[in-house]
Amino acid sequence: MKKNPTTILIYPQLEFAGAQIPTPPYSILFIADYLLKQNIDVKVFDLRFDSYKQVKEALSNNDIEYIGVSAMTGPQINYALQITKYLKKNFKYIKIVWGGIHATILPEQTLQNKLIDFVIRGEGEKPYYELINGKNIKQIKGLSYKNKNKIHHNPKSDLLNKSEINEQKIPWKLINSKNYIRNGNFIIITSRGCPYRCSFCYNSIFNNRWRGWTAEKCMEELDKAVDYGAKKLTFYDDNFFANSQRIKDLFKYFKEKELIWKAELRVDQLNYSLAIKAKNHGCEQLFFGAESGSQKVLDILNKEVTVSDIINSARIVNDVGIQADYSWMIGIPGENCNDVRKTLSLIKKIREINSNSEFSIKILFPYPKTVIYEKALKKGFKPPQILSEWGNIRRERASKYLKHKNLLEMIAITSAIVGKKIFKENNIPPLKILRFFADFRWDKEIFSFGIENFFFKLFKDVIEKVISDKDTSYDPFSHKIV
Ligand code: B12
Repeated sequence: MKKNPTTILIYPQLEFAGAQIPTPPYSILFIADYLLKQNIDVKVFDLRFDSYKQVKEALSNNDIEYIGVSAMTGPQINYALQITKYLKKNFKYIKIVWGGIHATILPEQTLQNKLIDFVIRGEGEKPYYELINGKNIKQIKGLSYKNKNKIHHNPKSDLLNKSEINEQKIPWKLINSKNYIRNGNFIIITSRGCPYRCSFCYNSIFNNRWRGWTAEKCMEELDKAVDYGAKKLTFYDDNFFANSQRIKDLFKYFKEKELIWKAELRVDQLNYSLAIKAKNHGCEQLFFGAESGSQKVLDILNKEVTVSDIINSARIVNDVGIQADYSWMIGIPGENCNDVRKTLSLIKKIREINSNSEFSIKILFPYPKTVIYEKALKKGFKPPQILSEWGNIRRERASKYLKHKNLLEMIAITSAIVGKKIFKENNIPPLKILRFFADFRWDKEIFSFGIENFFFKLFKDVIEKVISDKDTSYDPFSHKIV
């Protein structure tokens, strides 16, 4: 076993990746950063930009034994299987290690795929290093492996602690910053986990402890991104505001550096003083997981918020002049048509209070190992039985066990047009026409005869091709296609 081997980490494509500013593949970047610190030579490939040919060249020029592949549940699994198949076919000796949320929640089913040799569950930094550095596989926490056709799952690995998280750096030398910093836009994650226990979220099983970069660490990493041209920041933290002292210090930094930003916040975390401070320190937008207009459904989702918290948040952001983006869900086990109506009417109420708000309505997909997953199973949900089938799930498609599938899908599709400013802010005739019909449907709540749904499914690949045109991207702050 060669000491300090070379390895490759791969982030497969995503569907409709062109529809938004690409988020750096932090899933593999922080593992790569950890490996670099152990003097491991690691190469990172983001297949949204890099080609199979580049991966092949790296393999041909280096003595590589292990390759790590990341995947979240959904379309990314198809792309992850494609590259895994390609690698196994062309480099038979290579050992493939899958990691990331999907392999973590379904390690057994993932390893039943004969192309995959190892699964690392949970945070990959330490277990991946131990595996490629030759530690006895029976002793690697978080590792699942095959032996004589039997699958073994070693004990769970420990979460990285706060100081280990604060030692992490974005390894800019391994990626092309121009792929991720576009028109000043940059997406960053400065923490892991969330103290709340929403029944549909992976955090209840995955990151059940909030650990974040200190304000100083955030500034250190943001300074580098600013040097690469970042001016408009999007924080994808599940709970960016969890530590109020950190937020206070960061606000000063954003003002000094004249940075504008958007982040996610719970509706019950917002109050006038926080909103005013945020506004005065560069906050342009706040993203809220509002989920439902029915208190019964909010309780099924264990959101621990009330409908009036959602209304209150809309008043505050409107009065303070911060743009809001609300995310809603329908197709929830235990939800009935009346609950869906409550959600639609609450969305309309929010827009009356704050016409400057955006929204999207997604159809809940019950992810394994979440509380809502068990509820869905009781309602007749039939989960995919093999790895590849998980690649077919789509948040704009209603699962088979749900009633009124067409209605749910038409509401989701109509909201994707009515709820987003891109269709209003850009003088592009097809977008304007789509918006005109969607507005009519939305105002009159006519969601039958779903021709849009039919055409979307028919021309999805064409639409994705048009959206994924490399020369243009969507600016989430100006809502302009640039
Ligand atoms: C950024 C992001 C996106 C980006 C894409 C990711 C990117 N880099 O561009 C965008 C916006 C495109 C996106 C879209 C979607 N997303 Co998203 N997204 C996230 C988010 C906010 C951050 C991901 C991240 O970078 N995390 C930080 C890294 C460090 O954590 P990590 O990914 O878990 O990686 C660690 C471990 O998992 C492990 N690991 C990961 N990969 C590997 C690989 C190997 C080899 C090893 C050993 C270990 C390993 O080690 C890493 C370091 O410790 C997460 C929530 C979250 N906070 O993680 C949701 C999340 C991953 N998304 C989710 C979902 C469902 C989606 C969508 C399917 C939703 C939809 N609209 O349809 C889409 C689908 C995209 C598509 N069309 O294919 C879910 C996934 C649930 C699941 N069961 O998979 C999450 C968890 C949100 C949630 N709360 O449920 N997403």
